[in-house]
Amino acid sequence: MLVMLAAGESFVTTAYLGLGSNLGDREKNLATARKLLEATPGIRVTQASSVYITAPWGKTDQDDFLNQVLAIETELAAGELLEAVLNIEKRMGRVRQERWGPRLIDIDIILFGRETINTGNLTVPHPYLKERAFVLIPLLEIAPTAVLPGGESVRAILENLTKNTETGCVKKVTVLKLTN
Ligand code: A4P
Ligand code: MG
Repeated sequence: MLVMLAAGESFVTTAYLGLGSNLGDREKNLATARKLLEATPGIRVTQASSVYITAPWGKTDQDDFLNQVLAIETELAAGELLEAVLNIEKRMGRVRQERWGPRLIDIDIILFGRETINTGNLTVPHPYLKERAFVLIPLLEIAPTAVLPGGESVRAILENLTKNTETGCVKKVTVLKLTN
């Protein structure tokens, strides 16, 4: 597809970010990550889901997580967005210890427009999206008609997942309102 841009205009992509925290002041960590995203040139946070308290997935012997999904509009390319979110994780003091282990903040790129990306360090849609009610539920809250690049609806994915697993552990705790 060829896109003509006027001078000074840039291409904007709608993307969805999954935030998670299960260490320290978890609610504050989510709020700080959102503020740092809002302060990043080329990123505008347009929607925030409620914050959900969720049982740990993958590695179950750790504290509950708080999870939230943000919608953003970005002029960044996907690789630049990954660099920006990894920088924010680093600025917030995240230390990578073990896979799926406890974390101050985790920012995952869930969807990037309708793009499918498979580079060495970035996979979009997020590889575990279909297995994670803690992402699908907040995503659907702010994007009820969201679809994957192939056209599969997020709602159908969640319905399929809940047929097989218990998602009652995903409980809404609070709603954070955007100030803008
Ligand atoms: N990477 C590749 N694709 C992506 C993407 N779409 N978004 C690469 C972000 N990063 C992506 O990430 C390791 C590398 O993945 C990054 O450097 C980037 O180049 P990581 O955050 O250190 O993740 P990890 O712990 O090594 O493994 P993984 O599978 O990426 O962990 P996740 O997916 O981050 O999951 N349970 C609940 N209830 N809630 C949670 O939030 N989170 C996790 C961690 C486990 N269990 C959870 C939760
Ligand atoms: Mg991550």
